[in-house]
Amino acid sequence: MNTFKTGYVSIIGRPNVGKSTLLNHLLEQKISIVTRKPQTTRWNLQGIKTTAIAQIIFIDTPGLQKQSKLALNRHMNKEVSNSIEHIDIILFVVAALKWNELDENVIALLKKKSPKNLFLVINKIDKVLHKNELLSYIKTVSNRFKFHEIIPVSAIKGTGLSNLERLITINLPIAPPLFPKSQVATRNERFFVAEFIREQLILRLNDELPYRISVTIEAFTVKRNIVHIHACIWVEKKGQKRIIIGKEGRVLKAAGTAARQALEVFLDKKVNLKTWVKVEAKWANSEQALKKFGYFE
Ligand SMILES: Nc1nc2c(ncn2[C@@H]2O[C@H](COP(=O)(O)OP(=O)(O)OP(=O)(O)O)[C@@H](O)[C@H]2O)c(=O)[nH]1
Ligand SMILES: [Mg+2]
Repeated sequence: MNTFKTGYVSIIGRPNVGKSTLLNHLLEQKISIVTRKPQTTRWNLQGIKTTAIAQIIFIDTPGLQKQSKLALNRHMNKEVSNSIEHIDIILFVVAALKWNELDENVIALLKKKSPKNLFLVINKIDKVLHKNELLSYIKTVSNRFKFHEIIPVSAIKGTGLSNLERLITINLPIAPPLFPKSQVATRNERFFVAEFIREQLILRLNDELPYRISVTIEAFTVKRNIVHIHACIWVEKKGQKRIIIGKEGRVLKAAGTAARQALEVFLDKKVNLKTWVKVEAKWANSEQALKKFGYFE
């Protein structure tokens, strides 16, 4: 009898708890961008892990935020609720010893959907100094919802991840794989190029600016084993454009170089990257601009 298991596993939680880090470490490959800033992830992203006994299709999602009037934020929250539909297991990620109203928001969303396979993943346990604190935290949060499993992990250190994968596999339905064994993601290369550039910009910019940037890929061609990429970085104001370019072009140059190096590893090819910074007024609050930038598929 064939007992191979296949299913969808959604990773949800408030911003900055380590959802994307968890996905990357479960896959043992970086496909989702990670920064210390909240609201880094803007789109649902599927990452596929195939083992000898199962195929797990993970969905990384944007951090669930407060209700917002901004079209971009509404889109991000919509991505989270979409990711809960037709799913086999939900991983609700929280940061160890922390619980705030944004975690409560997630609970409120879950209550509406009443999922049966809900795992509470307590991340960042490497930051917990006393085991007793973790135990009393687990006791408190376990009352917040009926969790099927509660699993403490450190995504960064890899602690608890094989246990998490084991428990996921146990709870998946028996079904044949949906993707070839070697496939790790479902997005095209352009998507990752834009995301890796955005990541390098976020890492170099403070304050509100990371939330006012979007990246589009205008050209992507391969000639003699070199990938030629033209990317546009969109901001909302001229002043923001100046900051991104930096004194004598330093900020943009450094971000471009770092993104190119990461892309050469990811694409396993030499990359020639050209970037332009353009202004599109109030794009983050314009459904039309969001469409143009590819936020709706
Ligand atoms: N100490 C520690 N830090 C972690 C761990 N996992 C993630 N982080 C850090 O937490 C920050 C946020 O990580 P992300 O993976 O981007 O978090 P996220 O939940 O995807 O954030 P959004 O996409 O903004 O919702 C980064 O600085 C990570 O390095 C962990 O296990 N331990
Ligand atoms: Mg993320």
